[in-house]
Amino acid sequence: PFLENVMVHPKFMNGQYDTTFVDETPELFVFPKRKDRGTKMLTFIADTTVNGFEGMTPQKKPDFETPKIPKIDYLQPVPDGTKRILEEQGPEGVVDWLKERKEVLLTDTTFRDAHQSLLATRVRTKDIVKISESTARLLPELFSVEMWGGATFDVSYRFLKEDPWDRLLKLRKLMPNVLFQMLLRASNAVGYKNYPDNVIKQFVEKSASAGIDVFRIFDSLNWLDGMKPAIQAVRENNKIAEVAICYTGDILDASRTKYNLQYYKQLAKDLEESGAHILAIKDMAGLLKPEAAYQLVSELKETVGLPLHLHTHDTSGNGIYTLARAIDAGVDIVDVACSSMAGLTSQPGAQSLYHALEGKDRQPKVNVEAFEKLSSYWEDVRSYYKEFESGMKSPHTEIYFHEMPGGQYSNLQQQAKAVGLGERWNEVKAMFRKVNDMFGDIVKVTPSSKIVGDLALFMVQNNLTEDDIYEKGEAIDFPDSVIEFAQGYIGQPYQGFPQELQRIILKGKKPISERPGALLEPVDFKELNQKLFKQLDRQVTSFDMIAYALYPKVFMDYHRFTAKYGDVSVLDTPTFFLWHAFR
Ligand code: 3PY
Ligand code: ZN
Repeated sequence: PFLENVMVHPKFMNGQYDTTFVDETPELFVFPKRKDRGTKMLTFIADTTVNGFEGMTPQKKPDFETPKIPKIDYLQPVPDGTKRILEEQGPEGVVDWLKERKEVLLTDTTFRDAHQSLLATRVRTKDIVKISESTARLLPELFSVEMWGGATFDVSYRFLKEDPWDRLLKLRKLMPNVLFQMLLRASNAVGYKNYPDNVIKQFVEKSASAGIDVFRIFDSLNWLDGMKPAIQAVRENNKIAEVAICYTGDILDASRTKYNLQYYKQLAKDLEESGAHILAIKDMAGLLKPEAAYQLVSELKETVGLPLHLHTHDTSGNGIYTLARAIDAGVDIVDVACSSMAGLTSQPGAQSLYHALEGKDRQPKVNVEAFEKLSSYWEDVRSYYKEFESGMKSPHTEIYFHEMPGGQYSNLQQQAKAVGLGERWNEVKAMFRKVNDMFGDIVKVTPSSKIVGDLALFMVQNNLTEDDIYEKGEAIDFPDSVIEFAQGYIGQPYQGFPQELQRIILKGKKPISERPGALLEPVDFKELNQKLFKQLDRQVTSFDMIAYALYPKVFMDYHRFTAKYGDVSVLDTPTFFLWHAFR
């Protein structure tokens, strides 16, 4: 760097120097900061080769098939899709358009819930970006592509060491024609706790401006008050508020009276009144049996005037049948995934549904061959991530017993392994149900499902039974998430908390009954900007600020990682995980 400075210095170049030159020109010693991209990345590869990537053992290089991009004419303009309807006619225009469709419409979840549910959310932006343009060109008839939100946001920073906003911006460019859909945990945004109202507002505004069109909003306890600020924010941004009823229990089981048809109908009415454009039935664990789907959809169609969108998981193996019965009852849109990323804890497969509806007038109007081509790409990509597979090989009807969400199954299993409970996974699942019942039978979906999972793991790890909790609870330090739940910090469960358990957990702390977001101090984004500017030593974007507001530690760890290793999102996936490291 010194020589580089000298060679452009006017005094030196004009020969006006003597022995004092160096002393008189301190600017020669001001060196530009080196980015050292190559060195940083080599450091990453070296570290990963020796140590493996977080949570993964280094192993021999397997023979991967190179994932193939479909051969189509990429020079043609991208065909029009649903995005244009939103742009030209707004959310109401989309709703009217939906009501005129005879065929059932599809949302493809391959880019989000499918890999969240099968591969612990580990699919990297690079592998999604590669297939995104083909998807937009081959499937312009989709209602939407679910490609963001849920767990993808924090897993990006935490494990993949990449920026989730970057994924959204890149995909938007390559897929200008179809609606982009995200999963928004209402007042929990894409996190695991309630945030101040202004954080939710900012998050929605920035996600909308970066490219999200349809926000599927749900509250993990089906608590209406918890959903209102998010619904309002989405409407203010002229985007589609698809508001969800989370389905739990079994409406066909007369002995389970808490979540019956009447409960769901009332909630649907309330959501319509609160400004939903579309009503989603979010069957996050795959508990909605085919006949229940028929009854629920029929009744909701009678109850509200909104288009209905069904989301389910295929864990029990009954997914296609459930979708088919919902379609018989008039559901407008259903979620599916590309077959090679479908089934089991993921969504039912797109091609299977298409063929199952052969001869029916509601068969989706999509090119089934296109799904085949995309599936072939995903089949090869999936093998990169095999360490994150849950090991589930066949349908599990035990889901009707433990009720664990599909998106949680592979994740909780990873958590159990991490604390040495891999061998006791069956016990953890049984405890999951036990904890649900102790909590009074609650809706279980992030973050309430995580709280149930945390307590279940805690009890198995410490060999605690339900009786132990009631008998020795005063002396037990419960996990933080469980205490916060009992305090009311993620909202109010339907019919309240069981009082005795709440007292044992809180040990004198006072619970709240108001909306947590209204009590929390708003984040001062100006102040945060300055703070981050100092800490990051670079320009701070509004995306950085929101990420920091949601999870300061995760974001700063990510920042430190990239400062040390550079932008590792550019590495191909086998190199990133370094499967080819030697044992
Ligand atoms: C999430 O919140 O991430 C979910 O997928 C819930 O089903
Ligand atoms: Zn799901």
